[in-house]
Amino acid sequence: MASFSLAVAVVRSNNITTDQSALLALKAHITDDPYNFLTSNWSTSTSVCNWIGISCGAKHQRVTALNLTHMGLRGTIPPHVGNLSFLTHLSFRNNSFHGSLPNQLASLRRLEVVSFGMNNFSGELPSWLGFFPKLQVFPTLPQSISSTHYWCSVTETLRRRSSSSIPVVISSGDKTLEAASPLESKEESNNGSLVNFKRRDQSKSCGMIPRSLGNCTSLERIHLDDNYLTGELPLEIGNLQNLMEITLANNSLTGTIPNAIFNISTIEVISLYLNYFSGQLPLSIGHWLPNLKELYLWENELQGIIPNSISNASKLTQLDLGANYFSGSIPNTLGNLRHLETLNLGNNYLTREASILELSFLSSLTNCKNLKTIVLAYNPLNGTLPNSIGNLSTSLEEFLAFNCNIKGIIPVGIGNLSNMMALHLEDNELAGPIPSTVGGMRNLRGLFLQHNNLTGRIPPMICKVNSLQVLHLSNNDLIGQIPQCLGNFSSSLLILNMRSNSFQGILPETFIKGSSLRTLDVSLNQIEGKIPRSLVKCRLLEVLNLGNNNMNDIFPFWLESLPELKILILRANGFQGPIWDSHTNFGFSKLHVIDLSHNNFSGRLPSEYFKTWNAMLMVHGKINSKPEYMHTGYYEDSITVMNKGLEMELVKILTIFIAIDLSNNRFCGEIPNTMGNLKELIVLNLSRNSFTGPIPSSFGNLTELQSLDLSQNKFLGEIPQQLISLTFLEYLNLSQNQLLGPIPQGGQFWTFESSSFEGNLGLCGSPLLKKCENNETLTSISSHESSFGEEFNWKVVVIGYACGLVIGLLIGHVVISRRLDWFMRTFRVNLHW
Ligand SMILES: *[C@@H]1O[C@H](CO)[C@@H](O)[C@H](O)[C@H]1NC(C)=O
Ligand SMILES: *[C@@H]1O[C@H](CO)[C@@H](O)[C@H](O)[C@H]1NC(C)=O
Ligand SMILES: *[C@@H]1O[C@H](CO)[C@@H](O)[C@H](O)[C@H]1NC(C)=O
Ligand SMILES: *[C@@H]1O[C@H](CO)[C@@H](O)[C@H](O)[C@H]1NC(C)=O
Ligand SMILES: *[C@H]1O[C@@H](CO)[C@H](O)[C@@H](O)[C@@H]1NC(C)=O
Repeated sequence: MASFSLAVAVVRSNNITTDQSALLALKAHITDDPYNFLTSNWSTSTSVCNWIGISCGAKHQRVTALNLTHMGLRGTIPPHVGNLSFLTHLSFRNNSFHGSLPNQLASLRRLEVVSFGMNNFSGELPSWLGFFPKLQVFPTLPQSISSTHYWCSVTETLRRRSSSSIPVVISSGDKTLEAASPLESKEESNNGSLVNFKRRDQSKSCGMIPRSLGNCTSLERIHLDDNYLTGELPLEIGNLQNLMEITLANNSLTGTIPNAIFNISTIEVISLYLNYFSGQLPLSIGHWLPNLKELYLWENELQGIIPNSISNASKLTQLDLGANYFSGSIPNTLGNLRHLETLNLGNNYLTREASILELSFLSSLTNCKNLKTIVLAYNPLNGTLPNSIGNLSTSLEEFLAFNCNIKGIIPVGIGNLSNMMALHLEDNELAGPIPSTVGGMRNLRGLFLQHNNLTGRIPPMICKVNSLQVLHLSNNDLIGQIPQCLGNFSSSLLILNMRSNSFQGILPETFIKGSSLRTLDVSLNQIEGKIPRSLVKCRLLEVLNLGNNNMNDIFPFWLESLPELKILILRANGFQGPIWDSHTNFGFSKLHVIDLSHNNFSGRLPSEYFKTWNAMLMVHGKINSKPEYMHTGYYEDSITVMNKGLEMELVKILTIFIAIDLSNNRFCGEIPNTMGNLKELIVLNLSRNSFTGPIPSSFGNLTELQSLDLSQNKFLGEIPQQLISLTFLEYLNLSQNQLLGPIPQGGQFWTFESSSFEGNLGLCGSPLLKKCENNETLTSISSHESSFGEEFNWKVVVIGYACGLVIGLLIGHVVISRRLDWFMRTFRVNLHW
């Protein structure tokens, strides 16, 4: 009887209904199907072959693929799945399945691709994998075995993976070994913060690449990017004499790259970027790479020279050695790489050839007719740009040579590069004028020449480039008037940054409807005249920085209608008059920073004034904007602000830095209580005005405040006790007013010096020497004790101080030190898409 029923079972299994019942069994083991993928769709009213995730073979009308990737499913895998005997593709990848994988899966002898990573499977390595002769790599593959049924599993990788999850994919179909990226890597690289990309956590490991991999000599492709692989790349990799692609990017691999990998003549793609490989490239690197097309080694710890022989790899299109420690001169032979499209040598210690000042390797690159991208940024090149740069291929779209100590002039020939989109020459030592030939780069989107020693006027020919989106000329010695045509030559212009030059005359009055302008920064020049009224047509304007010029105008009430305006800086000009009038609507709903300091503004601040300043009112309403790459180059807005008495340059801090600086004007009257509603304020400076009346007790609501300067006014009355609750307050100056009574004792007040309170004849108590009268002291102490315990106060002081400091310094620092990093990576994304 037993044998009979078995026979029946076998007969029955040759039937699509077996597949159906196996799948229904699977469905029954799914406890959660949040997106209803299977719940209604997997029903006996339609053919199995129409079910979601199922494919059937044309020949036998049996289920050949079961693909449940990324459906949010929870549950276990029943043994019945082992009855899907025609299955070739099986994926449970990226769900919440748990339990162990049933041994019955071993009977799926037709399987070619299996993927069950990113679940919560438990247990040991599934033993059914062993059914395919022994998990271990086949000793040299018998030629007779069909390669489609050939398994080559990386067992060590499997076993060492942390207990809860079985590794991602052990698919190996025929000639490919692949492990796709765990989700974390995507999240890490996309978390939107300025520290945009985290390297692999080196303490994590999902194992090493086993030496036995070298026995899989049929392997043509190895793709193990974005894992937590550690250890060294085994020498045996050199045995894979059929290998065409090896990509191990974004792991934690260490040691040297085996020279043997550069001896595999079939190899077309080597991608080892974002690891910790060290050592040098073999001098003969290019000799045995007749088929190599792509070499990505960026962000490792490689050193030594770039061997001349690399230019023998004549099929190379992508050569990416950025962010290593390469030194020496850039080989002049690179020009032999006729097919080169991308050359990235950025962020190394490369320099020019000692004997000649010109960067002669650039001349050699004129042979590369398909060149699209050259990245040299962050190398001490120390040379000049040859005029032959104009003979580079017109296919060139991006030339990134910022921070390279480039000297001399910008060659006239550069104008020949008619397809150039992003030209980055910022942070060099370039001198002389901007050649008027720049007008020839008709496709230019971003021109970055800031932080050089450029002189002369802006050539009006620049206005021929109506594709321009970013014109960044800050920190040079440019003179003359800013050409009028810059107001209306391009409706795509986003950024116009002329900061810190010697421009004179008036601003363009030609801004047009439909303008895309987001940032206009002409600060630190000698601009005269009025704010162009046509700016009101730039509806997308976010940043207007006119600070430190000789402008003379009334307050631009009309700007309040600009819906996106976040930064308004008019500091240190000759602006005058009141900052409100009865006809205004009090707009400025997105304003983050307003700096009107060092002008002749006057009048009162009516209580309605701040009501619409929503960005400052909102708690947690901060917009999380990212630095942008914009396909034209990289731009960050930066502003200089006074904070805590220090001048800080803040880079792309706009979204979290909320500040009002009205200092050094002629404002008068009382501070409206409504100012205490600007809960997001971090810096408030009202010093050197004629404000009077009491310090509003509502200031106690400004809980984010780090710096409050009310010095040199005519404030009256007592210091409100409520200020004790400002736990982030790091700087306070109330000096030179007419305040009286006891200084609040507690909170951050423990940390302020006496000079914060000097010049107020009526104040008493610590840190001033003047003791309070008995009754005065008592009030202060009792109110202090009723709100906080002593110990708590001290904690608050410490935390408050530390946080303030950390926030202040960290932001500035992170932005600067991560700048390149961020840039490079973003850029990378661009390159690879
Ligand atoms: C790989 O092949 C060599 C010899 O060909 C053999 O000695 C070794 O055991 C094999 N390694 C594995 C893990 O199968
Ligand atoms: C820009 O404005 C000026 C003055 O109004 C005008 O002469 C010129 O034609 C305009 N240019 C463009 C490109 O619209
Ligand atoms: C406030 O502004 C005044 C005058 O502009 C300046 O001297 C002072 O340093 C500023 N205070 C802070 C805390 O930055
Ligand atoms: C406060 O401002 C006064 C000027 O009014 C200045 O002399 C003093 O040093 C400032 N105190 C602090 C702590 O910065
Ligand atoms: C195949 O799966 C087993 C469990 O592994 C079941 O017990 C069988 O009933 C099933 N066979 C068919 C024909 O559905």
